[in-house]
Amino acid sequence: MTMLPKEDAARAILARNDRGGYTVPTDRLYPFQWNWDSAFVAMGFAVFDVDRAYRELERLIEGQWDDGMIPHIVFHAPSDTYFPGPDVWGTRHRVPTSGITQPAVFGMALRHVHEAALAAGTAGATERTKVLFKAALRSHRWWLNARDPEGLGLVSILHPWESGSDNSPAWDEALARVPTTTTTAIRRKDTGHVDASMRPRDEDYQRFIHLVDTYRDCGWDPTRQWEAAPFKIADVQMTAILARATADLMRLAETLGTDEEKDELSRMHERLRAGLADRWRPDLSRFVNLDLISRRDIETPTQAGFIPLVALTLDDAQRTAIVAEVERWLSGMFVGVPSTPSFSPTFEPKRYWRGPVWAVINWLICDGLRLNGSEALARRIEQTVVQAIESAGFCEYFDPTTGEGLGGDTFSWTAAAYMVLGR
Ligand code: 9YW
Repeated sequence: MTMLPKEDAARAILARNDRGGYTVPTDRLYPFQWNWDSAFVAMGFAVFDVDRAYRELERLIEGQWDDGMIPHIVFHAPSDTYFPGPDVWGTRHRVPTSGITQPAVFGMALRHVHEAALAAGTAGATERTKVLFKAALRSHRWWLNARDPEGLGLVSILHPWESGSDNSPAWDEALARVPTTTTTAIRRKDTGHVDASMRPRDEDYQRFIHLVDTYRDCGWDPTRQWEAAPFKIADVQMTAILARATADLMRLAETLGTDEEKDELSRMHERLRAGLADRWRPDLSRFVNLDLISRRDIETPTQAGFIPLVALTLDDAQRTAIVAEVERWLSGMFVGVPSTPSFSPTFEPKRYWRGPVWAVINWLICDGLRLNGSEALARRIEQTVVQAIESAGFCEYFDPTTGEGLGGDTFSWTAAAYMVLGR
């Protein structure tokens, strides 16, 4: 296998962040197992160690709830360097976990790992995939039941942390309706590890914790939470990832699934693709979220508007429009597709999800561009991300205007993205 210039360093980061079969996103700032981080990390491990890739997914599933939800954090071992810890969440799973979820990259990762295992001739792979396939299917059922009870073909987030894009400007208006009062005492730890100017604001954290308090008071019951939620957004990024993961499970089901499972997955897939297709806005050249409290579109430009490319085959007019829009976002930028475009009044090139470039987001966008015929553009974007990682290191995210590495350093999913995008 050809090695990338910084491949040894990328593998060393995954080794350093290994806590025994699962990988923390980075030491201290995020000292537990995070859901979508681990799915991306598993795809990184699949490049050189398929057994370890399976372990990553298996350890995540130790946190899966009986109702099918895969939580956003699994607290396998205690640590006092992160807030909010298990005491704040107050959930009652066998292994302590948070009470919310994160984007369903798991199914995408499972197909990826399974195919790497077949290519490598790894013994026992099919049995391991089968167990994880059942877990993934249960989680997709949870998504549609708990998070699309109205049958829109779109799944909703009830907390910004679920989106994986915590302080995205897409949430500003909806989050402003959430009170800042909390019954939990807020003891932020993140700003002790990373400069506060690059993190969500205190007011954001107050609202984040208000939501946690609200859902904990619902006993983490999905129906009660849906009714009580003051923040409820049908999210195109989440729905697109779920739809794509469903397609990946359909592929696995061809050899591993029952006829009932195949039918169920194709019904889910159709429902999600129809819901997503409806969110295209030709005047904006992208897809938009729906705020289920105000029942209004959220037109704020963020990276989420391009993620449906991973799940939909666009028509020619859509494809031309979206490519032109991506090019507009890239204009004047040094690296990658930013999380918020520089022409938006909400753009802040160093503040978390309000401008910076995330390697895994660019991974998804490039994957979607490629699926929709834009190979050259995908390659060009990937190369800027790989180069930024090679010069700035395996940082959490990058300033799109300069390529400067920001946030936590030695990040697991940046190391994984490097190994996959660099090839
Ligand atoms: C949090 C770990 C996580 C990512 C999220 C990112 C941030 C903060 O870090 O979340 O406290 O959960 O927004 O996407 O999974 O890298």
